[in-house]
Formats: sequence, C-alpha cells, structure tokens
Amino acid sequence: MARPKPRLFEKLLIANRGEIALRVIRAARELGIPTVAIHSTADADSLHVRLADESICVGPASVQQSYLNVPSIMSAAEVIGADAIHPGYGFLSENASFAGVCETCGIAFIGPTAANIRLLGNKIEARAAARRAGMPLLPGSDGALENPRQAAKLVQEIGLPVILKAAAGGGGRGMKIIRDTQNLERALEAAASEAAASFGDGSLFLERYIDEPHHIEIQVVADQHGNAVHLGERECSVQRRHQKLIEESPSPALDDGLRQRMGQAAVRLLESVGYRSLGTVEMLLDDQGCFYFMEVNTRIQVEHPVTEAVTGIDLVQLQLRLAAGEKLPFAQDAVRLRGHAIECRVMAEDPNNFAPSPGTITAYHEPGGFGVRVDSAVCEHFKVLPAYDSLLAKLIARGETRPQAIARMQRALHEYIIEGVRTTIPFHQRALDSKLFASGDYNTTFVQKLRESEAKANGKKQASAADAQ
Ligand code: MV4
Repeated sequence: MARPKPRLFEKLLIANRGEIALRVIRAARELGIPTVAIHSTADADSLHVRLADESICVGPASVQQSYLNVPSIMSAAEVIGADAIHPGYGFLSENASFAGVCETCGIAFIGPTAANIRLLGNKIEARAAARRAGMPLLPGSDGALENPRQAAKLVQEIGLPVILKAAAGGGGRGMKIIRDTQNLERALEAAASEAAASFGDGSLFLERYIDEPHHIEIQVVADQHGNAVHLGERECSVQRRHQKLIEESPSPALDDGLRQRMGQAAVRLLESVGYRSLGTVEMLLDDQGCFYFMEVNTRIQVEHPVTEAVTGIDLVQLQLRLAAGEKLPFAQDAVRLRGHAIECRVMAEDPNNFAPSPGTITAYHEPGGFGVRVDSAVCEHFKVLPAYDSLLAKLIARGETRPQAIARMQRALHEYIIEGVRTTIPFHQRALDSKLFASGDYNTTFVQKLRESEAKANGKKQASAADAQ
C-alpha cells in the first residue's frame, strides 16, 4: 500500500473574500490541503465561508477592521493552526510588512518574499531594477525628483508630454500627466503632497508619457531554486480609470517575436531580483511596436484565468507548490500557448457610467457550456455591499481562435441572468459586438472610442429618425 504523499501544507488560511477566496479554496482542496476562511460579520453566510473546511470571524464589515486587520488575522492563524496564508489580490496581498509578519511567525506567505514586495512595490526601485536588468525604459528621471529645477531640466531634455508618478503609487494611483510647463512647479508640489497624504511617501519620478499605448502584462512564475519562466501575455487595454474591464490572451498586438522579447525581458528582471512565486510585469507598447517597463504586480491577478485557459496551467495550484519549495515542473521551451481566451469582469455597476449599484440580487443564472468559465461567489439572496468592491464574477470564454472566443463570449453574455442590481454586462455586450474590438486594433483609448462610435451611430439614428418624420 503506497504511503499517502505528505500535504504541501497542514492548513491554509485564505486572507480574502469573494471569488478569489473561492478560487484558492478550490485549488487547495484538489491538492488535499485543508482550508480556513476568514470573514467579516457581514460575510458570515458567504460562499467562501460555506465551502472552506473551517471559518473564523476576524471583525466587523469594514475592511480596516476585518480583511485588513493584521493582528486579528494573525491571531486567527495561530488559534486555528494555519501554517500557510494565501492573501489573494487586493487587501494585504502586496503589503510587505504583512508578508514579513508571516515570515516572522513561521507561516508560509503564498506569494513572493517580503523583500521582493518591498523592492518592487517602490516604483523608483522597481524602475532602477528594470534598468539594471536591461529592460527598455522610457526616458525619465534616474531616481526620485529632487527639486523643481531638476524636473524642469529633465522635461526640457525629454520633451512633453511627461507623466509624474509616485514611488509608492501604482495601478494608476498617484499619477499626473503634464502637457505644458506653465504650472510644472505647482503640479510637482500638488503631486508630492497627494502622494505623501495617500501613501505616506511623497517621492516622485517622471518619465516621457506615451499617448494611446497598449497595456500589456507578462505572467511570470518563479520557484525558490532560481528558475523563472513566462507564460505569455495578457492584453489589458480595455479599462476605465485604471479599472480593467476586459482582458484577453494572446494580445492581438503581439507577434511571436515581440512576445518572446517581452517575455524574456520580464523573466530577466524577476530573476535579477531573486523573485519567487507568481509575478506580473506590466509594460506599455507604443504604436511602433516598442515596449517599455511600467511596473510589477507581486500578487496573483484578477485576470489570471485567461492565462490558465491558453496554457492549461492551474496558476493557484502552481503558486501553492512553489511556496512549498517545489521546483518549476516545466522549462520555458515546454510552455505552449494554445487558443484564445477573453475575460469580462461582471461588476455591480451601471453599464454606462460605471457608478456602483449596490443591492440584493433577486435572480441569478450563470452561463455555461463548452469553453465557458465563471469565477464568482454570488449565491442566492447575494447582497452587493458598498463596503466591498463591486466585482460579481469573472466570465471567461475560450476558443481555438479569437473569432471563436468572441462568439462564445457573446453567447455567454446573453445567457447571463442577474437581476436586482445593474451590471456591466450590457457594456461587455456592446464592446464585444463592436468593430473596434473585433478588429483587435485597439489600445487604452478603447472605452472612449467605443463611446464616440456609439454617439456617432445614435446621432445618425436620430438624424435619420428626424428625417423620417
Ligand atoms: C504610463 C502611460 C503612458 N506613459 N506611463 C501606469 C499605471 C497603469 N495602471 C497605467 N499607467 C500608465 N503609465 C507612461 N510613461 C499610460 C498608462 C496608462 C494609463 C494612463 C492614464 C490613463 C489610463 C491609462 C490606462 C492604461 C495605462
């Protein structure tokens, strides 16, 4: 009788909620790892609590007192005997001191080291590491800006427009585009004080601003033995105010040569800093096919399922194995990207102005069928609470080709029934029906261009309706 393989971990605490908590529970269960859900008082009956092996309340509804409450979460981990914590995304997932507390307590943080997070979470340090690793950078300041005179001299050398970014910012927070130098000094002061107020660090850097770029990210996986591999890219240009709405892999903007160059640059950067776990290197791609480093995300990302769909790799199970010290089970030349995947983020928001739409879901039916995946924690009588983010579900459609993936996504969007709150489903239907999306020739101006084309079409309709009267 073969002895049962030892578990990777004795008990995994998931320090998150919603669909990503469910995602981690599913991956852990298949690996035979018992799971513990933490929850706020508002989430006592939620699906991730019901599907975990154990659960423990860590505080009241407010995130500061529950999902961000490090003393309460660490006490829960100690009391329940967890030897590993998965932070999911958001919340504490990129909090270096939380990762450090886990390391100090001898609890495995399912992610990179605290040192990786600290270095790459500082955008100035990350940019310096990217430069040392030979990754293309946009012309910009070498380190933090010292004073307005230095900034003005740099702007003269680089040329307008430039963008000011906070070292402790990221994901669009703490950014200011400068298109003329009239009020450069005032803009610097405002950006520094906003950054100090928001992030506790007013350090700024600047770089040349690319108008209308593609926002491309490369998924990298790295073990604790110095091996790192990239798993292709995700096109993330369909976004509004830095909130991604639709992602796809592969990107229609990349050919194999560009994919290889961007992937190798991303791997080289993360290898150079001794990175471990999953990591995503965000890059800007201009209309000449040149790419530039933007930032590194040191967590599993919302949009990881599109990479899973085209690689066949369960990224959360891989992340758990890597955290337990296993070596990467494949080398770069074994990675095969096949087919095409699209993800639509179904948010409880108005489909036109994206205003949050809290409330109780009164009717719910998920799409399904071949090539359709729904990652969601919505269940009967689900309450969309203003205290938490508005993501209801991620709808992923996979096809052998991009047109097939689009058609499947359109079919799935029309099957989705969600009543009681407004959702972004009508936005996704319009986006996937648009010629712009079908062409694949879009960038970060997609949402604006879609709106313009709809206004034009409506204008024509109104004009012809007026003519018809
Ligand atoms: C940029 C950029 C153009 N030029 N940096 C940084 C955070 C990330 N989420 C978006 N970021 C950008 N950095 C340079 N030098 C364009 C973006 C960008 C963006 C900027 C403003 C408004 C929407 C945007 C959407 C995607 C990317």
